[in-house]
Amino acid sequence: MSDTFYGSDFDALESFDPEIAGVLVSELDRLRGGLQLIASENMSSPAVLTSLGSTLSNKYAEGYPGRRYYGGCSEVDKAETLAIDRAKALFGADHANVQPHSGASANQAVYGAFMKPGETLLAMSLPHGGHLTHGSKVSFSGKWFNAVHYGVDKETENIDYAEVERLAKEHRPKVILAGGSAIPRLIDFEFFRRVADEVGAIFWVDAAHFIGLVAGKAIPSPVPHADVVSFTTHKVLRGPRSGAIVCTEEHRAAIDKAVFPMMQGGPQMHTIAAKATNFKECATPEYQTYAAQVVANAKVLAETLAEKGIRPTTGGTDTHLSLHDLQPVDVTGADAEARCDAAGITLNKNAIPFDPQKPSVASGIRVGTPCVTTQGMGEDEMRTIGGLIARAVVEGDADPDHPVSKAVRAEVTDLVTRFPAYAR
Ligand code: DSN
Repeated sequence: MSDTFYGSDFDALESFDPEIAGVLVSELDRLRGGLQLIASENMSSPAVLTSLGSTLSNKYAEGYPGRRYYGGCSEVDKAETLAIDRAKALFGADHANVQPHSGASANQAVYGAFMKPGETLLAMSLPHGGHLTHGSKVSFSGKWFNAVHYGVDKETENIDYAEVERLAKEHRPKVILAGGSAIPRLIDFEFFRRVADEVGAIFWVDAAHFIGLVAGKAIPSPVPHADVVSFTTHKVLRGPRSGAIVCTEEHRAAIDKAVFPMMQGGPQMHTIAAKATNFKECATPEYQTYAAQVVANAKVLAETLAEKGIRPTTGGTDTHLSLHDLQPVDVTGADAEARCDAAGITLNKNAIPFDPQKPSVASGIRVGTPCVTTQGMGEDEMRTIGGLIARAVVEGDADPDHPVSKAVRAEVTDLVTRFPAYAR
């Protein structure tokens, strides 16, 4: 079965283009050499990466399986059909479209399916945990649609459900959207469904962040409640960098037409094959154990940071991520990110609700456990990591030669040596 052209051929790249080969090597070294705590990242399997580096990348296949605008699609049709069938089974969905190139492309297609320019969307505000594509003024979604935003309650820091209902009744939106990129708590999908029904709106869930936890049965699914669920495939889900949409039978045609030909051209068949493999991985008991561990780890990491004075918004997390307010330790998000980076810990600064700082500085950090859990780390290691983050943030420096950066980095090295990424 061995033929280098089934998958990637590193030797060929290295001999022709040593500069780019060097980037591949040093990026793998970077992944292996530090702690990856960006909540939206993960480490997909060698099986998934193999399809991404395959000859399926060459094929034009505009259309859908059995209905293409190009010849020669017999093999890629098999890959897409497998991906569709596996996504439907994994999420219990009537229909799946696996062609979106990314989360933003998937979201664009949902707009295309349900909204005309100028119509009203009700979604979570970006500074309170939403997403650029949920009607931010700098995104197509905020430029083309009338976006009305709900936020979080000042006391609980959780979604202000009373505000959702009030705004829905006041603005009668065409679409109500739940989901975002910095929401640590479970979302009450039944509530959104009821409100959407009361005002005659489409109920859309952008599940990009937490769909992997749904696939692993670690948290409740939005699929039985929503008209349409868009998501990325590379976060907790651990697939290739891409997107997908599942929806009810009623919306199948609208979604398919919106993905192609309205928003996209040729689908990326290598990525679709990788999504099929990823959906198969997610249906295994091992993946369910992983998803549960991601949540258990996130809870312990949030608790440990809280004990060190780095306050989790909403008091903790139910998911794979927590959002922390650094004002009690008098450090900005930007400084915390730089100090952690110098100590071998990759995480991101993040606005917290009602943040007095501008987004490029921010008062918070967001931490997530998908990567470290993939590496096999558990709750004990999360206590260690919480202590290391706190030390780097409170006592550390952006200079990698600072004694605290060096001391924390030594402990990071010990951890990643015991729990290697992409173990050899
Ligand atoms: N950039 C992603 C995240 O980090 O959450 C969302 O698009």
